[in-house]
Amino acid sequence: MSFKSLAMATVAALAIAAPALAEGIMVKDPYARVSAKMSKSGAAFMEIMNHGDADDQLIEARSDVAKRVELHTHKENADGVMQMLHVEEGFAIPAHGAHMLQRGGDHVMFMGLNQPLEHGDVVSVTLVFEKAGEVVVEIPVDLERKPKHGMKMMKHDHGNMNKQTN
Ligand SMILES: [Cu+2]
Repeated sequence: MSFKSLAMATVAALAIAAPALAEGIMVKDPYARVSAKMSKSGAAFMEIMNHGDADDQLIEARSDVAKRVELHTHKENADGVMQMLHVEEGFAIPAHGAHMLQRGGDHVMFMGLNQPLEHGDVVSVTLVFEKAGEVVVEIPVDLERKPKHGMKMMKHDHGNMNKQTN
């Protein structure tokens, strides 16, 4: 690898690692995943922080990676089965607060992937906020990431698999 391409690679890596910033909105630790290889759908998770003085709202997500990108949440139905729901109004990001997009909860849904997502790929997603406007986030595909919640339980009971499919 030449010095120039090495420098370019470093710049690219920094661009991915640096949090997206616009009007006080900051995105921390984003990652995307698919439940299985060649999956037709996938999801992205991250922490969205609002360092501004006004409440904001994530109202839309866009990406070329899939035919449809929606803001989803998980909800348990009457039969105790977790279901995904499209959240039309989006997610509130309180002033000086944060909103977590995480497995088993709110997430950005990719429906009808235009290409299979592989570990290490980077997906460009535009988050649209009511006040902050558009924030482009480069999201690495991480297929090895374990869900944060329920980790204590999982530690001593590997048979206790998560119900969710994301
Ligand atoms: Cu979903």
